[in-house]
Amino acid sequence: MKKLNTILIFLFLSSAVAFLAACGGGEPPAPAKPDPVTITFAGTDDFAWDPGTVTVQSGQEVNVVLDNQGALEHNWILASKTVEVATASDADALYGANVGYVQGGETGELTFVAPGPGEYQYICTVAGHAAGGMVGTLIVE
Ligand SMILES: [Cu+2]
Repeated sequence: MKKLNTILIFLFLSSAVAFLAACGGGEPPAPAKPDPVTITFAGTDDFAWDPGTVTVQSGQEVNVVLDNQGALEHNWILASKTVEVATASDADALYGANVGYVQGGETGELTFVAPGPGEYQYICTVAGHAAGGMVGTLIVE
């Protein structure tokens, strides 16, 4: 019986050492979450976005400010790269990222978490605006 106890203690200590060796020290820390970012998109009646291309980090909290510098109303949605801009609508907004219609001279805001890496587009869904050029590229790294 004493021999059995000795074997059991040995097995316990062996597995404890193996466990500690597997967990000890060598693992890299979890990657730091990127800081939130605020991006102001100036929308004008020339049907252009300024900036026309932006880059963010996957998982980053992105605060979008739509600064309507025109007289017409404008909107800003995040959409898949495959959405046909000429027929894009609010239903194409990903992750609820739809600022909503903003009147001339006013601003609108929304916050979303940047999705997985890839290219997306941001579109004004007011009829004819995206077709007129009111579409930009969001790159997620
Ligand atoms: Cu517009």
